[in-house]
Amino acid sequence: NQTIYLKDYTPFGWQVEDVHLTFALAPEATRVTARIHFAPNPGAPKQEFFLHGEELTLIRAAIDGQDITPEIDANGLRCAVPDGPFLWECEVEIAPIRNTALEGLYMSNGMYCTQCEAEGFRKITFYPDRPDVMSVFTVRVEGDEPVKLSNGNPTSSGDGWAEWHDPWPKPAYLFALVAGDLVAHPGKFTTKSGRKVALNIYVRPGDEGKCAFGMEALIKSMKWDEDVYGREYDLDIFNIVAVDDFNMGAMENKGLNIFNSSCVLASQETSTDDNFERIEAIIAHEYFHNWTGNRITCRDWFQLCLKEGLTVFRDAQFTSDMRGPEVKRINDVSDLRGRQFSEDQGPLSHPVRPESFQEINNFYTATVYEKGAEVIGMLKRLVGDEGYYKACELYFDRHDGDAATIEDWLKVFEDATGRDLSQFKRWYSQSGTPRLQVTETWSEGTFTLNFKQHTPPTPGQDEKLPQVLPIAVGLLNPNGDEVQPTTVLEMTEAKQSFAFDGLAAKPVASVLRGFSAPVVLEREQSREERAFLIAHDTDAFTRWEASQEMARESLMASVTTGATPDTDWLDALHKVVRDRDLDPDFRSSMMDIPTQSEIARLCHERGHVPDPDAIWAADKALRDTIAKRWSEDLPALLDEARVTAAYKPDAEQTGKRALGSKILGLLNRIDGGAAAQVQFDAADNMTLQLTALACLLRAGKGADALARFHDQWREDQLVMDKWFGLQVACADPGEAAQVTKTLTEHPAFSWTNPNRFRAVFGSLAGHHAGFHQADGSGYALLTDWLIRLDEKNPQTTARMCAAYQTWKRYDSGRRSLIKTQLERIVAKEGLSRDTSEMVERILS
Ligand code: B3K
Ligand code: ZN
Repeated sequence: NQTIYLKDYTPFGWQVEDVHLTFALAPEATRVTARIHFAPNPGAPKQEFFLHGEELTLIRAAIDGQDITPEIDANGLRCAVPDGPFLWECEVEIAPIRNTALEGLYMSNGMYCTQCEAEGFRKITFYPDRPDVMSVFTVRVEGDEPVKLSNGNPTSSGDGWAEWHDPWPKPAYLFALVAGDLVAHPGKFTTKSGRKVALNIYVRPGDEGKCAFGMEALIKSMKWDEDVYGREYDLDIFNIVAVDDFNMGAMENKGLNIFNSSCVLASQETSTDDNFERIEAIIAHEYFHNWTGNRITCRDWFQLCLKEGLTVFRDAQFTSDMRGPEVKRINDVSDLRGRQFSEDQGPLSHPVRPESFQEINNFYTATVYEKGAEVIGMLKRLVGDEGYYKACELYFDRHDGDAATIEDWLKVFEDATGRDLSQFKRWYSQSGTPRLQVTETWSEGTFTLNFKQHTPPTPGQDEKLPQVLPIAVGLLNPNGDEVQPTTVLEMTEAKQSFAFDGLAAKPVASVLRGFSAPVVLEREQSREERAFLIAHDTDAFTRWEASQEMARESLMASVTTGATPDTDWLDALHKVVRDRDLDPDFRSSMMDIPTQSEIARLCHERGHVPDPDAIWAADKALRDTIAKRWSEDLPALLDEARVTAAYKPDAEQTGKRALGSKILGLLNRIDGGAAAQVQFDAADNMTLQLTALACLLRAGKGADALARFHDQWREDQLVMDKWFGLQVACADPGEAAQVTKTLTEHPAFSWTNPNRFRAVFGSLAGHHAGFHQADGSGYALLTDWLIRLDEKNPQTTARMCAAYQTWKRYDSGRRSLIKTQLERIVAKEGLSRDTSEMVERILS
């Protein structure tokens, strides 16, 4: 496998003036004819003419009308070309029906669709498949399918053909084509300057009833981007298509977004509140890419965070505005710790802007996306809201139409605000999670916070330099009043102190409000102070964090010394949960219990070897204790969380149901499933139905409900994914692998469908104690299937290999079991580039 380096970037030797493509569709033999005008790129060094191309059968190639015989290998094509501009003509044949990798042009349930990011276009025709080569595309689609779509605006159509023209120059990764028997759910939007835009969500016949929510989310996103960033849509039409077989969530192709059906189809009966919120966020995310990604794209794939970090940041802002900032921030931090911190503290750790890769698909990671978004959040905090939007304006003005870099992005901030960002830039190049230690001193009215930062070594980076850390803090008086509202301390040195004078009494500090920097905060703090912050902190995040800290300490004590749960914490938490002046959504978040894998990570951070069974037992003991201790209140709380109005997936109802689900989970531990059965029988929406089913399974009373659920939803693939996943998630640790294995024998298990594969094996990998059973049964089963899937779908296989990224934390028995499995994967003949890069990095 070849490694590609950021430092080797060279521009392509030609410009592509225009691209004309004709597709004569047929499942086994689609003909793709390309007519492309190339002209020498004056800014590029001299080079041989090379076009990417994979799995293409060349029928004919010609330059300026003369047939040629190019030299072709597994990666592409070389040939001699004239010195000046020339016309390239090329006809290839491809077989979409046999494309199981789901990259390039493929088929899903009889419909044609494409996925070209990052490097799928080279499986469609020979082309300079790199993001800095941008061109205007005209596309003709020929076939019997009633609906035929591509990027841009429709120009003309007739019997068996349709033509599209996209006036905006774009890189090939944003190309899309769809053809099939589809129905449109229409909508419309008028932009602020008066452009009338036709909107459509295309789905398979039968799914029309699940489009309304997505359409509303799209319209809200279009409006929000105008209001907040001044960004307007730029075509007459915007199409979304739902596809059942898709490697990831969705794709921002210009004017033709393609979505995994799980990320767009929604209904009260079939989708949970979490699904609704996620769908709203993904629709917004893909739409926002129209400016941050499409109008301004990336020079090369090392700059991926330029579009992804920024667009994640923008969709998080959108969700905050739609649903409230507090709980959104709490959820994002949980997610960051769950996925990004594990990645950044193990063998797969890499900078937000990586410096090398073998397979770019392996770098669509939590680090590039979520840490990338955290970096933008820090930048915004440092320059302030005004500076931030001023810099963004400048970015859009200066770089519209460009394939840009992180340097370009930081420069607009420097130019707009006058700030020097050279040290800040380390966030893009230095990998690993910084540890931030804080101690405090108090003397004669002066309170001082003393910070030390240090980032442990990560692969390829032994020495780390200090980062710029915006640390948001507030101070509370012993009576609970805030004496110092949130202020941002800017730490730039390895060690730095910040003093607050003129205080009448020693305050309690609330540190890292809003999780203002993605660090591990190390702070010795008394339980009294933490309980005080749970009761009084004015910042929702640090208030939640104080409870998380107490939860983590309690669980760690159980795991390492067998201690019983900390009842001081439970009592402090109880007060918040019972406080009806607080939002149900926030009360529900306050009840979050750190996940078992988070406790495993914490054990590792503190030099203990995590014992999955002990962690499982500590988690169970904690939940049982809470249930008993709060038992008298649970029925009333459940009642309070009941929604009587007609179902709406809005923040208010969602918050209530979230609280209700947490309460039901506790009640379930003392009533043996009675309340869950009542809820299951009466449920008129998927949130209530699914939580009740989970409780019944956990109470060992799920057989009947599971069968009823199956009979009710057997025709709905997205709901059946939940049916599959939940059984694994709710299995006892000793049974998780067996339950998984049995499910793979179910007639509805389709391993080539990524959603179904992930539903089953993602749940197994996410079941900490179940996956890490000491007999290695979870490892062996997952590995068998990864080896099998790699032949069909390398991208999804490679992604699932990340289940093993934490392997070095565990005891020697588990380590050697996992190592054996990883070596089995590597030994597989013909292993994909995707999977071999991942496994080799994990093993290193
Ligand atoms: N840009 C796509 C992701 C493509 C992943 C390719 N392996 C979706 C998104 O981030 O919006
Ligand atoms: Zn994105």
